[in-house]
Amino acid sequence: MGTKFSVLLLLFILFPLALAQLKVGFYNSTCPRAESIIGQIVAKRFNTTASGCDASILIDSTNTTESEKDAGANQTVREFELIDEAKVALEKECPSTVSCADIITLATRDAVALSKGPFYAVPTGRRDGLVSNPDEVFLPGPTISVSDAINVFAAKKLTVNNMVALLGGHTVGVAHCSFFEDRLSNFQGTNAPDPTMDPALVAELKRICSGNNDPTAFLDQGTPFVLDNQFYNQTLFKRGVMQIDQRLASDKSTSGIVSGFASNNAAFRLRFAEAMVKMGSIEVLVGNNGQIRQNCRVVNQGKPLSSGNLGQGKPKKPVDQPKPKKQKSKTKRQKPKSKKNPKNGKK
Ligand SMILES: *C1O[C@H](CO)[C@@H](O)[C@H](O)[C@H]1NC(C)=O
Ligand SMILES: *[C@@H]1O[C@H](CO)[C@@H](O)[C@H](O)[C@H]1NC(C)=O
Ligand SMILES: *[C@@H]1O[C@H](CO)[C@@H](O)[C@H](O)[C@H]1NC(C)=O
Ligand SMILES: *[C@@H]1O[C@H](CO)[C@@H](O)[C@H](O)[C@H]1NC(C)=O
Ligand SMILES: *[C@@H]1O[C@H](CO)[C@@H](O)[C@H](O)[C@H]1NC(C)=O
Repeated sequence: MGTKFSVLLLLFILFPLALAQLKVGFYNSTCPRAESIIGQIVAKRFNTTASGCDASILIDSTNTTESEKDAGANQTVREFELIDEAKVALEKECPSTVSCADIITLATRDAVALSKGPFYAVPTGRRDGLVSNPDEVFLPGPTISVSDAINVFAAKKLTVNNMVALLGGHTVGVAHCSFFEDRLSNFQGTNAPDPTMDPALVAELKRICSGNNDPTAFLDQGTPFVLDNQFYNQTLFKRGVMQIDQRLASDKSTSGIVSGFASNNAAFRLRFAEAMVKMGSIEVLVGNNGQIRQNCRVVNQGKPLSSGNLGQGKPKKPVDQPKPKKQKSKTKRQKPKSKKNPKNGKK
C-alpha cells in the first residue's frame, strides 16, 4: 500500500516537471537556426517527392520501433535519410546540441504543415534514449476495439478526443493490405465482406490488394495527400479502410467527436495540433537524462546502458497503471500512422 502510493505520487510529481522542462524555443540561444535548418531540409524533400506520403512517414516515424523499421519498405529508408540529413547539418552547425528526438518532432511538425495541416509551436528540449530499441507498444493492431484503444491512450494520459484527433493522422497515411484484408472477403468467418464497408470501397481495395508483395492503400480515400478532416468524413460514408478507423464513426464514445471533426476542419486542426504537442511531451527524457546522439541511428559509444532510460526515454510505468497491450516484437506507438508490420497490425 505504501509502495503503491509513493509510486503514484512520484509519477505525479515527475510528470509536470518533465513538461516544464520542454520549452518552445529551447535552442534559441544554443542553436538558433536549428528549427529553420530542419524546416529547409523537410521542405526540400517535399519538393522532390510525393508530398503526402512523406508526411505519413514522418508522423509514423515518431513512434516506430527498430523492428518496425526493419519491416518497412523504401519509405522508411527515406524517412531515416531525412532525419540523418538534418542531424548531419545540425552537428555541423552546433555539435552535440540538438537531440534526435527533437529533430523527429520538429520534422514531423514541418511535414504536417507542408501537407496543408496546422503549423504549431513545438516545445523542445528532449534528450535521446540510451537504448535504441524500446519494446514499447503504443498503437495496437487495426482490429482493436474502440474501448481497448481508449484504454491504451489513457495509459499515456491521452484523452478520447486526443485519440480521435491523432488517428486523424491517417488522413495522409497508408496501410499494407495485410492490415485490412480480413474485411474484404471472409469477414469474421461470414464468407462476406465487412458490412460496415462501402461495397465500392471493398471492390477498389480488392483490386489494389490483388498485387504482389502486400501492396498499400491510402487510409483517406478522399484527399490522401492533404492533412485535413476528410478522413472522418470518409468514415461517415463507410469508407474507413482499417477496422479501428471505421469503428470510430460508430462507437458511442467517439462518434460525436468524429462527426464534429468531419464537419469542422478548423476544429480538427486545432485538436490535432494540441494532441501532437501533448503526445510529444509525454514520457520524454529531459535535463541531464539520456544523451544527445551524434548519429540518430545509434547510441553514442561509451555510454553505459541504464534500464531506467529506455528508448526515447520514458520513466518506468507505475505498477498500477493499465499496461498497454504488448504485441510481440514490433509495436508501434501511437502515432497516427500506418504502414506496419502485418503481425502487429498497426493503426
Ligand atoms: C514516442 O512515443 C513514446 C511513448 O510510447 C514517447 O515517449 C516518445 O516521446 C514519442 N516520441 C516522439 C518523437 O513523439
Ligand atoms: C525563443 O524565441 C521565441 C521567439 O522569440 C520565443 O517565443 C520563445 O519563448 C523563446 N524561447 C526561449 C526558451 O527562450
Ligand atoms: C520548394 O519549391 C517552392 C516552389 O517551387 C520554392 O519556392 C521553395 O524555395 C522550394 N523550397 C526548397 C527548400 O527547395
Ligand atoms: C524500393 O525501391 C527499389 C528501387 O528504387 C524498387 O525496385 C523496389 O520495388 C522498392 N520496394 C518497395 C517495397 O517499394
Ligand atoms: C464526404 O465523403 C463523401 C464520400 O466520399 C463525398 O461524396 C462527400 O463529398 C464528402 N463530403 C465533404 C464535405 O467533403
